[in-house]
Amino acid sequence: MPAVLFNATFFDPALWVDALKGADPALELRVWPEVGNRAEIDVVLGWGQPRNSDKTYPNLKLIQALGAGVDHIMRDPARPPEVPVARLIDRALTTGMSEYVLLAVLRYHRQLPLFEAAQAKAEWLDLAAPDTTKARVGILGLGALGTDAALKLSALGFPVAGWSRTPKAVPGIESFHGADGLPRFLARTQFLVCLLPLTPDTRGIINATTLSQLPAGAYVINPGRGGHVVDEDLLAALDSGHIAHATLDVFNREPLPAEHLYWRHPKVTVTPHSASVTVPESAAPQIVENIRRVREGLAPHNLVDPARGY
Ligand code: NDP
Ligand code: OXD
Repeated sequence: MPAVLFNATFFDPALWVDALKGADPALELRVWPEVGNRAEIDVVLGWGQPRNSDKTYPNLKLIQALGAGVDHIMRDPARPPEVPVARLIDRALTTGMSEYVLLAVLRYHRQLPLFEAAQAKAEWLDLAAPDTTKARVGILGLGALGTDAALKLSALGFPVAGWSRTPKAVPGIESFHGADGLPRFLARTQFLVCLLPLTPDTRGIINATTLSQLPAGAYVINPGRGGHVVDEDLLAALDSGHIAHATLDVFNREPLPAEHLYWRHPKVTVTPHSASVTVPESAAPQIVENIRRVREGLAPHNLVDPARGY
């Protein structure tokens, strides 16, 4: 009997078992390390699964990521290359991410860090009203998450641009693309949001050069992946004052080590990779649908292109 293996170290299996069984009560679901007969495993539901593990199931038909990003799966050198990898595009995940991005942009736009610092000194701070029509937001990555955040910011009146690999036609959103478009995109961006996937092409994209191409006093918001940021370069740009403040959700090492400078930096807000976390009940129906599809010989939805890495 074919079986699905839940192998996601990041998530509580009990919540997922309930949600998946709710979506398909007949599902034969096993939770790692209780694998049983390896030949019966045809789908792995993965997130941070141990390296080399996926190659040990001889009848594997699908590696289904339990999140939007698949960098951890794609960089496993022992991932069986013939097995398709699918990711999630999910309403709750998208809504959560847009909330995070809006929260960070609005916090900076409405100068909350300054008011918080003033409150600590019982100081009545009188600041000029910010002009939303001049607060230019730039989103690196105009995919499922970047597009939703862009449209919501645009609906609030922010001038929004996106940067992607290929040109986009999203109503009201200025599109920049490719290496040539990046410096122009950065030069017009006061609030930089990174929602790129982590691939060999995007690793270290927030570095001394790109940061210097942002206008002085720009803000950096990174809920993409820690590997997008060259930490020493961001810290130097914060310390020089070129970058006013950064909100970081993801890090080169997670959990962020207690001794890392980000924790105590006065110009950094740290959140613990929690910008948007998959809600099992929301994602379970599409996962069950993908399991059905691969068992019927169909391609799964939201397939990852191994050549692009996302
Ligand atoms: P998508 O695949 O839908 O979108 C990716 C976007 O990035 C696309 O617009 C793509 O361009 C662009 N892109 C990829 N490579 C390049 C490149 N080399 N140059 C320029 N643009 C590029 O991804 P999602 O929007 O669903 O997710 C984005 C990322 O968000 C995830 O990979 C994950 O890392 C992160 N994430 C973080 C979470 C958190 O809690 N912190 C939660 C969920 C996701 P094109 O469309 O032209 O191909
Ligand atoms: C994701 C994440 O990629 O939670 O979904 O980071």
